[in-house]
Amino acid sequence: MSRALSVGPPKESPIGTTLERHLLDRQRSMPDATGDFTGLFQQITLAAKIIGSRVSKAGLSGILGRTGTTNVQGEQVQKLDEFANQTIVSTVEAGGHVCVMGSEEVEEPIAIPPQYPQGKYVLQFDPLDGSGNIDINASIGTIFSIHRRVTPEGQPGTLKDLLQPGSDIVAAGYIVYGSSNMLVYSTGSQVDGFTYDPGVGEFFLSHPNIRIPERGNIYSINEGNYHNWDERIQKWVDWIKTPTPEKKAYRLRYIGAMVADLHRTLLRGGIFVYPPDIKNKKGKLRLLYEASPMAFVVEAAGGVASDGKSRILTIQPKELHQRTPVFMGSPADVADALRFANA
Ligand code: AHM
Ligand code: MG
Repeated sequence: MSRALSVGPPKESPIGTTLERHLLDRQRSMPDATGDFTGLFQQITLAAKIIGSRVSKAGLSGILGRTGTTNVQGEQVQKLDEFANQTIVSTVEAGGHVCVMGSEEVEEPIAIPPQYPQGKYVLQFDPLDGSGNIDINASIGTIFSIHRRVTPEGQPGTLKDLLQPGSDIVAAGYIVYGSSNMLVYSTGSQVDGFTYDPGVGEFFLSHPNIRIPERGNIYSINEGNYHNWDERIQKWVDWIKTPTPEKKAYRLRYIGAMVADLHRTLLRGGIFVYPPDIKNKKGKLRLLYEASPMAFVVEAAGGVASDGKSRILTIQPKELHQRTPVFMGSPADVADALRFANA
């Protein structure tokens, strides 16, 4: 005789929350949602999985493509950042959700081919940030932001759609390819982190509602540039690494990939800074592809993101590849740095 199975919803899901489930729950909570945002996000996630898979074989493809130009299948061995760029473009362009894209790797706006529908969103990204870390197996990442288009629907998007301030971002996030791969994103109200399970091929919610600590004990800056900085930045660094009666010396951590350095800053607290210097008078990092999306995430986690004077999210971009100084992290640590920077 067979025993009846107990029915009804399980009290707690035995599989955890997948990113897909998280996105669908969000969509259902918004009565006017059309599914466009969810669709676009699913394409970004697919691109992240493909890039993550290729990144994890980066050393191998170098060995397999001994000549540096072809691999064993006779295919061209591409630079990984070029591959990442093309992966995002080709997973997103046919989806009908975006009308134009912008990439750190591409000088001009990326149009949606005319055979595909022109969607209502605008996608901007740095396909592989910190790509200098590829050859040494250190962390790298992808950064993205999504805006609503500001030009009339149905038409191809234009530069105007791309030159929007961070305060108008609908969602932004990053994928860090590290000891495990993680996708972290926000739509403004909170920040959630998902860890990739390569056996399943899915991201699972592992870090719900990330909140940055009010103060940390780590500073992150390329101190090799010390002699190229304004003396106010030098004074701040001298202060932060020196113990005083009020504080211990801060520890220095610098991975050299903004995604990885800010991911640590979000989870542990502290500050990440890329100031102007003699070589990079306006800073090094790009406003649209790096600073704005990361500022959106940092602020949604309770942190502060400044260019030294104002909130990064309020900067009105004037050109696609505009650069900006960056001071981001725990509120108390950024306040200290800005006090020195503006003395
Ligand atoms: P990339 O987008 O060309 O990889 O450059 C951006 C990277 C950031 O991830 C990182 O914070 C910074 O450049 C490191 O620069 P530096 O080597 O000057 O410290
Ligand atoms: Mg970059």
